[in-house]
Amino acid sequence: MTVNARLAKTSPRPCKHHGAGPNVRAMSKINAPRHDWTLTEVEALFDLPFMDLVHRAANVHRAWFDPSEIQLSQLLSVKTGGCAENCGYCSQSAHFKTGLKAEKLMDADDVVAKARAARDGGAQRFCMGAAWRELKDRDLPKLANMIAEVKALGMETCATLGMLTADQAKALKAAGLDYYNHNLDTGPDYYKDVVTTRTYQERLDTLSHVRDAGMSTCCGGIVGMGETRRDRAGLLHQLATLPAHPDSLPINGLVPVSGTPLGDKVLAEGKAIDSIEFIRTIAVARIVCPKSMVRLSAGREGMSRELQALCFMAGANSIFVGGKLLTTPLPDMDEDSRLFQDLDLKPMGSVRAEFVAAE
Ligand code: SAM
Ligand code: DTB
Ligand code: SF4
Repeated sequence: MTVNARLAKTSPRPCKHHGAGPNVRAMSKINAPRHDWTLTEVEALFDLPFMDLVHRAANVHRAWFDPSEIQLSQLLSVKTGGCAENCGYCSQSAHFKTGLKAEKLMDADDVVAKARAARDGGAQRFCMGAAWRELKDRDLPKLANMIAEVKALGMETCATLGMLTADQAKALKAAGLDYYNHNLDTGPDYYKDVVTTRTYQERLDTLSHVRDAGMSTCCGGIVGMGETRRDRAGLLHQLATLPAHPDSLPINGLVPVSGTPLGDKVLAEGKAIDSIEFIRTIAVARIVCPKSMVRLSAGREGMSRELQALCFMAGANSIFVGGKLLTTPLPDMDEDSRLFQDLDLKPMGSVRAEFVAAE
């Protein structure tokens, strides 16, 4: 049985309260998107009593989404390792000895075969990741072809290829790219402790090119890198005050990779982020960016079922599935399937049947 069939089989009865689209009655002023959040306000959300924070986030979630629906995306590393950047968490940076073998850009046919399998397994969106500091014009035609072919499978397309120029963003959009992932990673004050080969402003510039080209943005960050609560609030404050809130907002729990400076620190100190603080981060993300798809992204592999359930309760409504992120593992499909069944969750939308039937 495919993942889709397995997960769909676990679907609960249709939700009485959220049959078609957002719950308009609940869309009070308090739940409306705002772009004028102050850092102090975001910090105050983090400081709310836990039960009040999660309750408020769950209300915002229900105002805009069916809380029983979770979006499923699948990732593929189309160009692995050997990256020129020094992001202190990353297995793929050429600056660190992580034991990862660098590979060339994959051929489009191989990528499309993986995308088809992901679609048939239930993923709605296919995200292609490359370990590049920035996209080079010489690679653009191959990527454009890859994106167009994945799009033709009826999937939403997403890519994360490093920094883009305005013209490159337009070319990717023209090829059929729906989403571009480019993370701010952390708050502006902690950023210098994470990466020094690319500035915060350069990240904001790429996001601006993506928006101007008419693509949807996927932008979030990582928690558990040794940052403070103020840094986490700083990241969410940046995201909430962008000209447009990210359409997808990934919250990654650091996957500590041996050989990376930040991974090694966490491994040596045994100090992963506190799970209650992780849930708080999801809840605040949901409140400050009410209409974004908040993705419980990297780090799910090490999380208990209960922790994941609380993240969904606090407003996360998107995950990566398929057993692997880019270079690190995810829970296997059977585990996710059982989780969906036990939590009465169902996959959001699904790839249109005619695409599958036509093949
Ligand atoms: N090279 C491109 C870039 O950095 O924009 C795209 C790929 S990069 C791997 C995508 C994102 O994955 C990073 O911005 C970071 O937020 C996240 N990431 C990478 N390694 C991670 C790790 N060990 N744990 C958690 N998140 C990670
Ligand atoms: C994002 O924010 N998380 C995904 C996706 N965007 C590209 C990547 C997570 C990578 C985790 C580490 C790895 O597997 O290499
Ligand atoms: Fe390169 Fe992206 Fe990893 Fe940074 S996060 S080292 S840019 S692959």
